[in-house]
Amino acid sequence: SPVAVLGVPFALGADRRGVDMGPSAIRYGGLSAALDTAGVDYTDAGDLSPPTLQSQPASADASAKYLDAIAEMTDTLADRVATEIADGSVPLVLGGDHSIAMGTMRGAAQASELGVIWFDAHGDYNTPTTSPSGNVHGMPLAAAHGYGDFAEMPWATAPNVAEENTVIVGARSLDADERAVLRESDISVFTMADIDKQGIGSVTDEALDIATDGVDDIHVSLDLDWLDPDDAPGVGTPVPGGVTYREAHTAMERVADRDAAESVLRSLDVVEVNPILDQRNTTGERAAELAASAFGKRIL
Ligand code: DIR
Ligand code: MN
Ligand code: MN
Ligand code: MN
Repeated sequence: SPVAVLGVPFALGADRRGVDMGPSAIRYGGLSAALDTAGVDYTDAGDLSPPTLQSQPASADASAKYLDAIAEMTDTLADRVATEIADGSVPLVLGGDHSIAMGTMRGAAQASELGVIWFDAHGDYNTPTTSPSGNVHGMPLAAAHGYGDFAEMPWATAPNVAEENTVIVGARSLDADERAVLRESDISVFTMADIDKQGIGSVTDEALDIATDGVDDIHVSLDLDWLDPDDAPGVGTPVPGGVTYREAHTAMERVADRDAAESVLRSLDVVEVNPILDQRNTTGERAAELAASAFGKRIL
């Protein structure tokens, strides 16, 4: 299927300004050239115009900052993603902070059941009640499942997404309550320790097995802070001890292999690239290359 590139220059889910320039950084990082090399049929649909910091009053709710603006962004993005998928495209959504995944998943899950693979240093399973930061970019996976406070926020929830088909890969920073909730849930969590023991190729294949078990397709969410900060310094919440650039490529190549065999990739988002915190757009370039790998780019 053709790929539809869609930028979401949105920063209100995170504490660090600058992540709204992520779509530009990924495009300047060589996205179109990488997709061309991969032989991917794509169109760049440009950027949405989500709410910005300048247009927002200071958020009154410290437990989930800028939630109204995030609801507006989620609505717009979900509609757009659902339309692209209905037209036969696979959306490649460029963030923006990770709260945008609420919109991608809500849109991608409209048609039928959806597995989810979440490549991230974090679990993103906080709720307004459990979050120590109040930053909604630490909550999108809980939101998609309608977990906790999100049960009362249908706009945030993705239909057709089950815990049994949700997999977090590479976690190494979980908040205390978030960790307890994930342990109780049916979500599969592969930590960095699992990757150390088992290897990234095997972990990713297993994640793909779980995510696709009994469902049609998957959404893949790639938070650039999944990578080690040495390889991807331009992120708002770096955590030492992440995967290398090579390991990240291996994971994306396994996704592409499975997609080539079974046509499972319904949508992909690439998030948290912050050029203000980056070193000469290294992280933007990594993001572009990794996205192309997920869509089948090969060295030879
Ligand atoms: C942290 C950071 N767990 C929070 N989360 C991030 O604020 O909820 N997710 N950065 O990617
Ligand atoms: Mn994240
Ligand atoms: Mn993260
Ligand atoms: Mn399919």
